[in-house]
Order: sequence, then structure tokens, then C-alpha cells
Amino acid sequence: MKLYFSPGACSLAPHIVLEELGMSYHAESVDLASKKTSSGKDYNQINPKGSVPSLELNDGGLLTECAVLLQYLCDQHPDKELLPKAGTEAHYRCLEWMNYIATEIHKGLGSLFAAERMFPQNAEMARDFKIATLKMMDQKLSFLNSHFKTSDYLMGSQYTAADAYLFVILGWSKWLKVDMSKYPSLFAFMERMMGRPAVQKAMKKEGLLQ
Ligand SMILES: N[C@@H](CCC(=O)N[C@@H](CS)C(=O)NCC(=O)O)C(=O)O
Repeated sequence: MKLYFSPGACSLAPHIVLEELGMSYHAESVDLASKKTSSGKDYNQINPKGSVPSLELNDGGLLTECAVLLQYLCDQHPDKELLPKAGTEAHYRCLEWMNYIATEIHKGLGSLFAAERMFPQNAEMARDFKIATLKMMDQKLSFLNSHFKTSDYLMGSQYTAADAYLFVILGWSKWLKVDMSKYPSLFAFMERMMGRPAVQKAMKKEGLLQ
């Protein structure tokens, strides 16, 4: 199994889960600007979507979409319970969180990286887009902050792959200059996640931690 990743991108979420599950895997980094992998391959030929993460399966097939990779990995080791058992209400509650993170948080915060590319000729429009997006994100981050006032993890006391996904996306706040001090319970969740050995291992492998 091989994970294609870019340091600190959403691909860090499946990277953390691979470590949490203690799976054996290869990881190859991708330069998203040039679309070249660290071994010199053209990433567009591997994944025509051009984005990370992607997971080369043992049969040679390629799986894409972060939330789907997370579910696939959890299903390889159901005993580790990083995703509640299929068919239970908890399973769908966890998928509800993953879908919320993918569509509202990942794509919302992620669009801020693209502001200058979207309005290359107009710095004012890029700035206005960022201000409007940050305002929209404030409602979502406040909602999450309220959740973490009474819960250690998205699923209450049970740590799941959805937490790894949220942690990675919120980690972008330092690059996007989102003031996390406004969301103290979310900040505490981030600190809790940083304490997990698997999180630290994956971050070290991506060169994000010493
Ligand atoms: N729908 C994809 C989107 C993944 C995505 O947005 N990846 C970003 C990094 S976080 C990326 O590769 N961007 C570069 C590009 O798409 O060219 C998923 O959920 O996995």
C-alpha cells in the first residue's frame, strides 16, 4: 500500500490513521505545484485528479478522496475501532462528521489558499473573498467549538478517524492566520491531538515536526 501525500495537506489525515492502525505502508510525497512525485514521476499520470491524498492499493488500484481513504483504512482493522461498527447509528454519526469536515471545513478553509489564484489580477477581490470566507467559517468553527466544550472528540469520548481529519484541516489555521484563540475548546482539541504518538509520528514523517 502506498500513500501519496504532500506535507501538511489533507493527506496527513490518512497518514495519521495508517500510523494509528500500525499498518505497514510506503509513502511518497508529491509537489503539488509541479505535480512531480519525490521519485520523479508525473503525478497526473498516477491520479488524473491531480490532488492528494491517493492510496495505491495492494492490487495496484488507486483510491482517492480523503474521507473514503479514511473509511477504507479503518475497515482494514475494525478491531481498532477508529470507525464505529457498520450498521450501527454511531457509524453513521461518524460519517456525518466526516462529510461535514470534507464539505464544510476542508473545502471552506482550503479555498482561502486559492484566493490569489482565483483573482490573479485583482488583489482587492482576493482580499474581499478571504474576508467573506473567514466570516462564513467563523459560524462553522464556533459550532465546532461549542461541541468540544463538552466532548473530548467528535464522537464524544471515542477517538475516531474523523478527529484526525478535523485536526489536519484546523492545522492550516496557522498558515491562513485564522485566530484560534477565539475558539478555546477547538484549540484544546488540537492540543489533545498533538499528544497522540501516531499524530507525532506522521507529522515527523512529513517533516512537520523535529
Ligand atoms: N476531493 C479531494 C480534494 C483533496 C484536496 O483538496 N487536496 C488538496 C490538498 S489538501 C490538493 O491536492 N490540492 C492541489 C490540487 O488539487 O491541485 C479529497 O477530499 O480528497
